[in-house]
Amino acid sequence: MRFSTISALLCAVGVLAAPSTSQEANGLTISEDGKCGGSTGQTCLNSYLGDCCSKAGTCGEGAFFCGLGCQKQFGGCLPTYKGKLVSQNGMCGHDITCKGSKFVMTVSANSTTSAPLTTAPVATGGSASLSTSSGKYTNTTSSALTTSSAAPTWAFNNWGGITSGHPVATNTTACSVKPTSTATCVRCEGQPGTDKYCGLTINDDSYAVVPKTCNQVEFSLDLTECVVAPDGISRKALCVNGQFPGPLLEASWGDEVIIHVTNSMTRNGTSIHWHGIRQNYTNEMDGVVGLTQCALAPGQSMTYKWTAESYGFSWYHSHLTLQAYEGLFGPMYIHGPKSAEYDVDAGHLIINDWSHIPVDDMYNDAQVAGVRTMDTGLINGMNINPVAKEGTPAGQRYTVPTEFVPGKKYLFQLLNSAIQSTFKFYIDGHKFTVIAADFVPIEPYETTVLSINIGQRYEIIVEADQEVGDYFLRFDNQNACATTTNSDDIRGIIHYAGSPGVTPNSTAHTYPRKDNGVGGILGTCEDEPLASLVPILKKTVSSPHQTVQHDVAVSNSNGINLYRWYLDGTTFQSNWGDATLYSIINNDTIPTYSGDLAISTSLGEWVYVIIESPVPLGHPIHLHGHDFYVLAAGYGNYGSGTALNLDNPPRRDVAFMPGDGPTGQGGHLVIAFFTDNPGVWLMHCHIGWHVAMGFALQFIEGQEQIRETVTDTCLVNDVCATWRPWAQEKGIYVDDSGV
Ligand SMILES: [Cu+2]
Repeated sequence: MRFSTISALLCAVGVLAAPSTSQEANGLTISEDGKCGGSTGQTCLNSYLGDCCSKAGTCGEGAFFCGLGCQKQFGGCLPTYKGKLVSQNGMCGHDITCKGSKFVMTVSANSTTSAPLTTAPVATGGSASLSTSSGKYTNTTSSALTTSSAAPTWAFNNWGGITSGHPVATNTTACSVKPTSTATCVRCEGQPGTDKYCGLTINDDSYAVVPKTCNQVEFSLDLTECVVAPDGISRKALCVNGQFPGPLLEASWGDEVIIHVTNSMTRNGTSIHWHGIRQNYTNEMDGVVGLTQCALAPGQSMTYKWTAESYGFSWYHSHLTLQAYEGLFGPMYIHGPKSAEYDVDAGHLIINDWSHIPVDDMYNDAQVAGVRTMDTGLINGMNINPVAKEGTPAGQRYTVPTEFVPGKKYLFQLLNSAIQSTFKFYIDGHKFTVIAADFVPIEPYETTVLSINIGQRYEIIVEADQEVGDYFLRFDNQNACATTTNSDDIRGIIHYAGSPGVTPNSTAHTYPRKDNGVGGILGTCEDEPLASLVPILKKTVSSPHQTVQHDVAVSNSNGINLYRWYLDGTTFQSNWGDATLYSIINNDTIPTYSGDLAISTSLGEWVYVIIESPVPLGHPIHLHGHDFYVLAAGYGNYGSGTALNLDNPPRRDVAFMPGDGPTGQGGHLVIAFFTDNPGVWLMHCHIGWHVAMGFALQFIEGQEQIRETVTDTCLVNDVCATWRPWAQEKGIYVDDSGV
């Protein structure tokens, strides 16, 4: 495949489970005719959502084909089905293959002359490797992972060039829980005032001081498999407290936030990450599987506890594979000062792209063939059905519950929680004022159309200054970087008080939109102009102590013919059963399976990170543990002539590395952060497919100090200790980056 097709390259993730020899496992019936799925509704074992198999009755064909995880469970479904054997027990892959698998087309000529998979991957806690020459799995060891108290050799030989085993960390140090203070918390003690924020304002440095509210807010989140129909078409999904998106978590600047997360899913490990929360000295609460915790096993609960040192709007989401994009996410709002006045908080507007089959089921094709076209976009989990047919429910547009009253000003919080899509937001006929970018209040600026990339948030104030009427608000998908069938019909509705209250016929704003020359609108994937994003709290950036440069590449020349993203030649790999923080706590070592994608930094230093790529595709880059400074971004390579803005540059936690498919331009992004937060912090592209395909790295910040910052090392150990035997029993195998 040539680079010209890469702009559409997408990927996903699979969870691979070892086949069982039983026809009954996990309460699911296995097909007897080699056709997983089918009219009797038999399902695969341990598939991502429980029934990844084709409704047409074959593994991997039709509109509801399997995810790759399932297919691999069934043995890779090699191209030997014609005239060859199909499994008697429905579990193709031991020594026979299933019919007509999609995977047939993807494993390449490497496998056509070889016998199919001979041994199931990781059946008993041994390791499995995908041979880079044959494209097939073989077991390499059978050393059993018995219990978490043993010292297992749990070698994860994932694809991506990892060839040797990695000894899993074991407990060599007794775990400990820091005693909690018994002193009574005195509200606003030693602080300049006694108001809601103890006299602290938008001009105070929230990285250095937070209101001592003595307030705790507590939530419980229950993660489940579910069926949702956000646009009238039902499909399997993952839900938080039975909702999609999950419930709003609200706190105020300075509060202690306590969230009890329960994994009630049956086949998935999980975690919850609190996007943008700095987790200052609370690294173990960052919720990144393989970095700050092991996967939380089904049936287990874990309590996250952190202080809301930042304020503004954000979201929480699973940080294990593609779960966030199946529905494991929700909004999070930390109240704090604003940089402009408003009358009414009109609530949030969450935009995400949406497909009528689970993204996990799109994994196979996305990974090998590029372009995925999503079906639509949802605003706060709602939209009308773009492919409504007779008898098909049509869904519903989101309507802002607050009616506009002329002369009043309305605050909105915006979030892009898409897997692949970049949007432009606007309200027909209206302009608005932007007052915050991510968790950073900015000098207010006015615009009519706002670019919002994945993971980014903006707070805006809209004045009701138009004729009383009904107006669309819109998130136009920018097809230049990722396509959506319904790209121009992702709309919500605003009614003015006294308006007819009907479906609007308002006119869309016009803005420059590239087309493809044959009538197709491509638009532009970009960030807001950097010059517009001026933080209220001014900070300057010093010369770097350390510069990290990463050339980003994508390749399928890895013997498996599946695309992976590479940073300087290495694709990222985490291990759900051996988190980096666990290794540091117990062995003071950093796992080596990430190759050179674990970068150590000392404390008290400025680190510059340069990310550049010739591939004409943009990437929203997110860093955990910090708001970073955006020093430069542009098309083409970074060079000595690239001007760096060190004087109060934009500060946020997601920034877009430009890239443009239509014009074939790659780009660069230069960010900086100050190492003041000991911990293990992920930096990654927030395109779901890309991070799953290895576009990630971890910073090990102040390694010597990390252990002493962890309040409860027993918690870290316990989560790993419960995950390992569960994963062993189920034969869970990570076949992508894991994050
Ligand atoms: Cu990317």
